[in-house]
Amino acid sequence: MNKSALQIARAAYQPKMPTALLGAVKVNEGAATQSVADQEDIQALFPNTYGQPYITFEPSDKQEKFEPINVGVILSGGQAPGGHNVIAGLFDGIKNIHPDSRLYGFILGPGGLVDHNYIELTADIVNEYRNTGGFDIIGSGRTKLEKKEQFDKGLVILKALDIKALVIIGGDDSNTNACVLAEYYKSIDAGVQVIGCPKTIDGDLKNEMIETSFGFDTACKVYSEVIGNIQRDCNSARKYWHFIKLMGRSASHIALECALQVQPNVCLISEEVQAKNQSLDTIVTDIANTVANRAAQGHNFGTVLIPEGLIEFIPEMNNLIAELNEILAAHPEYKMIRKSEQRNYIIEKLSEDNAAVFKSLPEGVAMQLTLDRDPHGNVQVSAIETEKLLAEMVGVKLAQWKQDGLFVGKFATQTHFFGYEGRCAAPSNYDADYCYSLGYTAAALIAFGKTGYMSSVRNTTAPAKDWIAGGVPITMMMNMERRNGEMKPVIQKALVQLDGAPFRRFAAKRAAWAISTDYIYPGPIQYFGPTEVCDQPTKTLQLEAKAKCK
Ligand code: FBP
Repeated sequence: MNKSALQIARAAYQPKMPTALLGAVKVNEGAATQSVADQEDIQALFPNTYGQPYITFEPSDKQEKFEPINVGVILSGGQAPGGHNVIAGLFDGIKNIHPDSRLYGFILGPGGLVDHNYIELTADIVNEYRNTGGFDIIGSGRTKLEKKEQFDKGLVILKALDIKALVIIGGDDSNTNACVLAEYYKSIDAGVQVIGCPKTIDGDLKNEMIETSFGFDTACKVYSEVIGNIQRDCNSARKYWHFIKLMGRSASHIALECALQVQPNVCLISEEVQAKNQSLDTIVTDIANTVANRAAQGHNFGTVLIPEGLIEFIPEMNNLIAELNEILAAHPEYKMIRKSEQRNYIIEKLSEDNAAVFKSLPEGVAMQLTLDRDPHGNVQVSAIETEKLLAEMVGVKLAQWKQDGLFVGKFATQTHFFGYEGRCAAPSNYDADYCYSLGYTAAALIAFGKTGYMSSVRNTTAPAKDWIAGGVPITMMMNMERRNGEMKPVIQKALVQLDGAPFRRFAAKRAAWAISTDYIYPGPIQYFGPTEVCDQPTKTLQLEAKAKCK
């Protein structure tokens, strides 16, 4: 494999680990747990895995003897920096359990398990991928593991390879599937444990026990670097407003973290838009006001950060999307209809109010709302060009204000979407360390016979030696939600909390950032150098940790 100088130097990096995992460990069990909501429904659906205790690993003076164990691993869903280190930590962890343990990787996501497509991950292969970005060691995919036939087909290959435990590295939906699979294998006494690992750049898989999902740190640092570069360009040429959409699905964690890192003129937070019941016109008017206020000072430039899921949080758009979801689920023939007739077909099926909203949107954006849902029933918000929609609508409003003598400046725009360029970056030191520990912890959960757990590493704003490793029962994070027209048990998405410390910090500063040019230019991720440059966790995590200590 050809390698860059950085890749070669980075391969030698030894991830830092919690002291508790370095030698012999014992399990410390907490009290029985409950799901976050809908307890009766979740308990009924998961009779074998519901209510298990939260656990932590602690150093032990007695080294337990373990048999060799064969383990399977799946990378599921969107790429996130650090996935290879989860696999490296898992590999080293099971080899530490017993040197004859073996690791098998299923190719291209959960589909690899069902289709019996796998490779053995040997030391030579794993070593090639340590501390690298991407999921290319085995590839990833979005096949939804939900049917008994899939579970049974998967079990055939697990039995053939004598695999006793499966680790699913994924986001909320994939970990929901991991939980369903754990429950099923336990119910039929299949002898296969299932463990999840919290992955997603979106940062929306978090709770009391899971501080952050891996990849969020690196992705936000990459986007902040590029936004910082744009801000410097913007402040040099002084002629453009940049509308920048940022990945993150429904949650605005990425946009909020980037705002804290770069101090833009505007950052929209979808959760606030929903809480304040803001219409599209209110949002557009607010941005236009900021543009006009800066123009009054002679500043015809600026930056606007837009979370990619915004559209779903604008009440009139959310109602429209909810009805579209039902219509698309009930009318699979829609896809067969000629493109030129699709718009009218949808308008005829929509209620009067929603049809009016649909018709008011630029045609391109309206049709983007009807694109295929992903296998989990989510709208593919990354395909909806909200940055263009807003730039266009703000332009129309300002043109009107100009005619009415209310705006005297210039308004020229550039639009950007940052998402894919951050998902496979070489993991920051934080993600490299965190991921390795998550993988190593998953191996410990397997050794102690756990199933239906998610690997958990906490206290990560402290030095790595003090991190707390353990496991959280996945049922604890679940509630019932409507998906594809049916009520389903799913892990509750963690959205931005408007009373949380990161949002409060942003809200306290944004009025000043809107009018002045207070940009910060974070620069690229540094892998070697002083700890204050290389090892800082996200602002989100730091502010949350500080608030916890108060
Ligand atoms: P996961 O939830 O699977 O981690 O995906 C994250 C994400 O990058 C989202 O931010 C984005 O909306 C989506 O994946 C894009 O999906 P795809 O890679 O299928 O285009």
